[in-house]
Amino acid sequence: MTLDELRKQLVQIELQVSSGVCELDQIDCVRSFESSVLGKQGSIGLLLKNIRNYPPEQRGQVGQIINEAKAKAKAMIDARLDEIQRETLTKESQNTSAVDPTLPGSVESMGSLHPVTMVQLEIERIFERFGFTVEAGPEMEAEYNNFDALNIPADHPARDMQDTFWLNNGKVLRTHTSPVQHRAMKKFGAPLRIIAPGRCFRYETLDASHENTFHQVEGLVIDDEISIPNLIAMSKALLREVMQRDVKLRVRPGFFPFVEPGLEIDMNCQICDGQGCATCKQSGWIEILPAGMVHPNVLVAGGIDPHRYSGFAFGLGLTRLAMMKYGIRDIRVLNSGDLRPIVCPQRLGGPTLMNKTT
Ligand code: FA5
Repeated sequence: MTLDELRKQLVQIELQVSSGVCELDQIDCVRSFESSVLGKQGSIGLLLKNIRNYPPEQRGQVGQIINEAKAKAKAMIDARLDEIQRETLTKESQNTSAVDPTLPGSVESMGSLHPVTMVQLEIERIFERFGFTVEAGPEMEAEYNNFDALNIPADHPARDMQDTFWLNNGKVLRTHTSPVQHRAMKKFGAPLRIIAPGRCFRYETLDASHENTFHQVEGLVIDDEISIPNLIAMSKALLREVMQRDVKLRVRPGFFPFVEPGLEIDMNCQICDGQGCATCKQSGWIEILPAGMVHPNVLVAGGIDPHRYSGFAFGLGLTRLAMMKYGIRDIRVLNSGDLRPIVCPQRLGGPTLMNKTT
């Protein structure tokens, strides 16, 4: 075929495309029409295949002519596809039962923050309102910060209270968030108001309320004339705000080498309303907020004069508080990937856990 004949044939094909495509009103039909023109065996496709039959010096020009025609045909076909899609959407929007493409996506399929994270963020907001700063410390901690700086020297029996993961580099996976007390004293001096939420690790036997990986929130206030009543008042206010109702608390003496005196503040078990269950080990109470007045040795280790300042500290069991808030009876589900509902059906009133219903 000469170049002139080729040009004439391409004009014919363009005419056929422009009239043919307008008669089609289904996407599928346009697609098969497209392949009858542009596909390998289509009218333009075959012309492209035949380029090799032209003398080498003509092939460039032939290719250019055919590709121009191909681009025009493609543009006409695409324009028709667009038209059909728009017409379909218009028809669907006139039909009330059709999908409304402007509506937001389904909320069902969205995830949520982890329950512990939700409570942590809530606690941070509460304390920030009271003028606390939120501090962080490393999960892999120096032995000194985890123990010695907190008045627990190497030979002190209190080291046995926290079964520790020791690392080959001599450090430990922190057993509590209390080392952040020491870090904060060194960093800011006195007066001081911080909380430090974070993950802790203990070589524990697991049960409904003990995990080897769990969260605490450390709190530390150092100022003039800080006292135990301040600590108890703050604890009550905090737990009331997080639980969104008054909860029964029990205060008893507790021993921690880094406080003197030391307290255990327990919360009425929200799973069984204090009747006794596996979560509270049949006691009706959950250990949630050990606390006390900062020991003078800890102030000295942190570079603070114990004759000038006093302070209180607490170590809130954040994971257990999340369990109480959301009625989760077994701590182990919180570190598992099991997404089935985990909320206790008998739990007391209060907030529900996002899309997890019973
Ligand atoms: C401590 O860890 C102290 N550092 C707390 C403290 C800070 C006392 C400041 C005084 C002053 P204890 O080992 O009791 O204390 O842990 C504190 C809380 O963390 C417990 O009441 C409990 O709610 C939670 N907790 C402890 N061990 C686990 C565990 N294995 N799994 C889940 N939660 C735990």
